[in-house]
Order: sequence, then C-alpha cells, then structure tokens
Amino acid sequence: MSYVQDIYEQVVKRNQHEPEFLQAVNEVLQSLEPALEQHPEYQKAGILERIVEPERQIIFRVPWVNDDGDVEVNRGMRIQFNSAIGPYKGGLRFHPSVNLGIIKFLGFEQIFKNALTGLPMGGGKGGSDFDPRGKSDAEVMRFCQSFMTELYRHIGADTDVPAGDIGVGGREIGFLFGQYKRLKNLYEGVLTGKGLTWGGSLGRPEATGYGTIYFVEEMLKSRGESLQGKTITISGYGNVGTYLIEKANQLGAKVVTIGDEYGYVHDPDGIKGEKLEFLMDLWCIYRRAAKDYADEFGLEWVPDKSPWEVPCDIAVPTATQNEVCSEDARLLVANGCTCVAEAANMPCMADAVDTFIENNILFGPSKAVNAGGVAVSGLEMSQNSMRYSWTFDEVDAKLKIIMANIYKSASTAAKEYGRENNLVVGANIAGFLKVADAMMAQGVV
Ligand code: 2IT
Repeated sequence: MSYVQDIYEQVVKRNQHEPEFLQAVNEVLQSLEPALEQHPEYQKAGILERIVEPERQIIFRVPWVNDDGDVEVNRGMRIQFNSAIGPYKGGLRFHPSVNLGIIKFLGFEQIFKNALTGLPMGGGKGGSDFDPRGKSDAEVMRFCQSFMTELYRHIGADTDVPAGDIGVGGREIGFLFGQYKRLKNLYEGVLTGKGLTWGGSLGRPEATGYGTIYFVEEMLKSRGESLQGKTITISGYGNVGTYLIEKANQLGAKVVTIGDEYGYVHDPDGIKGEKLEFLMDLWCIYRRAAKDYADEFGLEWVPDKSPWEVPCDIAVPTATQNEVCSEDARLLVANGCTCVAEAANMPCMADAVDTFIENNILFGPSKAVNAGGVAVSGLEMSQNSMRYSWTFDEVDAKLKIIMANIYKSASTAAKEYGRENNLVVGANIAGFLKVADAMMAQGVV
C-alpha cells in the first residue's frame, strides 16, 4: 500500500462518521502523490500523519434564553487544525447542518487555502448548529455572548483569529467581539470581518466575491479570454454572491441566476442596478428567501431545481458543500459551460470535479478561488497590529496581486509535478509544500 493510501485508511478508521472530512482529506491526499515521491523526507517525519489530525478540538455547550424566556442549548466548536505557519485562522459557521465532520473538513481546507495566500495564517474553523434565520437581534446577541463566554479562553490575536462564514456576518462578529473585549479586558484583533469604526478593514466584505472574479479572470487569461460578454450562473446571494455580481458587472459579464435550498431564479437580463441593490440586503441584512427576488421583479421562480440547468459560460457555486453533483456537472458541460470556479467551500462532489477535468473545463478549486476572503482577513490582522488602516484601493490592489499569485502558484505547481492545467492538484501541492516545510523546520510537534 502506498504511503497516501495507508494514511487515508487511518483517517477513515478514526473519523468514520464524518463523510465531508473524509472527502476533503481524500482529495488532498490523492493530489499529493507526485510531491511525496519527490520528498521522501516528509514520510520519515510523519508529515501526513500529523497534518490530518487537528492540533486541538474544542467542543462546548452554548446555553441561551430565547425571547419567550425558554432555555435553548446549542453545540459550539472550534477546530484548531494547524499552526505551522501562523495563528489558527478561519471562519465560524452558524447553520443547523453544522457538525464536527463539517467543521473539520472546513478547517482542513483552510490550512492549504491560508498557505496559498502567502500570508502567515494557520488553519482553523468553528461554528455551531445554531440557526440565525428567524431569530431576533436580541436572540442572536444572547447566543453570540454565550458562545464567546466559552470560546474566549481558547483564542487571541496571536493564537486563533476567527471570522465569519455562513450565518456569521457583521452583526454576529460585533456581538462576539463585544463579549470577548469585556471578558478579557483587551482590545485586540481577535476577530476579522469587524466594522470599520472598530478595527475592520475596508474591502473585507467585498473580498471573497471580488477575489473570486479576479481568479476567474486569471483562469480565462490562460486561454486568451476575458470576462467581457460572459454569462455567469451562481447559486447563492449572500456576502460572496452579491459582491461577485458587482465585480462581474464592472468587468462586462452578467450574472443570470441566484438560488437557495428551495429553488432558483433565472434573470436573463442580468442582476444589476436597482435589482442588485435589492439583492445586496436580501440575505445579508434581512435573511430573506431567494424567491423574494423573483416576486419583487416579476421573474420566474423555479422550485426544487438548481441553477446548473441554465446555459452559461461560467458557473460559480456560491452556496455550500456538495451542491454540484455529477449530473449537474454533465449538464453544465453539455450546455456549453467552459469554466467552473468554486466560490463556496467544496461545492462540487468528487465525481463532478472529475467530469469537469475530463472535459477540459477550466476548473478552479475553492481553496484557491475563494481565498480572497481570508486573505483580506490577513490584511485586517496586519492593519490591527500596525494600528493603522489602508484605503479601499490599497486593500483591493493587494487582493488582486494575492489572487494572481495564487493562480500562478497553483498552475506552476501543477506543471512542475506533471499535471499541467490541473489546478486542484496544483493548489493542493503548493499549499501543502509551504506548510510541510514549516512543520519539518519545527520538529515533531
Ligand atoms: O472559508 C473561508 O475562508 C472563510 N469563511 C473566511 C475565513 C476568514 O478567516 O476570513
């Protein structure tokens, strides 16, 4: 059995009921074979054995009182996965589907994503099965305060720096930050995604969506193409989707779908102007359903289907893990789609990714495509350390350079290790090598 297979079997044995974690580990391990052949020292140092096992896993009770005066209890967790190249860094997800396997898959991905940004950030992730949808501001505040009352002892600006993910936006980060400051009597950059008047960075809300488009531009450039005149389909309409639309419009493309778990809207003219303004607040502020967009503008609502049946040049899944199955992938290819960029984390199932690669589709994996979010979080940390803030244009220019560098690292590594044009293999190897070298230098820890 190969080293990689051997490690994967151990991971399966230890994490049997965590399919998303196994899926993420399997994809990364398979990509690493060519790199491991050239670096036998990693096997000797047990790098893979260590990199698949979180450094620390924290699971805690989050009791809170709802508006009716009843006690509710959620489960909170934080996975501190790898700190070889910097403090643990990664978002918090509040969604009823959250479980340990999902947070571990996200934390594992974050290790390599953060390494790709070129900034000094380790990998971590956290969250809760709390559902902010339908809760009052006061309930969300009480939940966040209770969550932080346990988490504060495990985090810090130089230890572990959480941020947002699904269900955690500016409002939640504010409540979490306020409680941290109160408990520790310390005003420090312990969270990113903060508001502008209390340590946040200009450009952080836009970063994941803009960064995705900058990465897509790099992919298209490799084939002598641009975004001008391209039709894009996306699936979400939260922080990532809305700013992605804004940047795509600026560069001459149009985005013609949004959706949620109940269906999708097709807007053939493209989401722009007052329609985009309406959309910006729909989820991020009001947590309303995608169908409300169709109703507001007299568009067709297609229930129980996903937007991947709509013909497009570029498909960008922006919602959540495993939202694109192999059937969707075949349909996209058959309808003439030539580029797929994962803006959500691991939105394409493994066989969907295979379909894209077999069909020579430009395929950008999430840990490269959506790294702009955490990259600007890294820039927020730098600004907090300097007690200084950069202008929007300064942050945006840095983001652009970072995204181009990520594309270059991934495509160069793919070529160097004999898998030219395969950005999945390239991103995994480029991120891994940086972390593995740091682990080698630091001894067996
Ligand atoms: O998946 C991600 O990279 C994020 N949710 C952002 C993490 C961060 O620390 O900004």
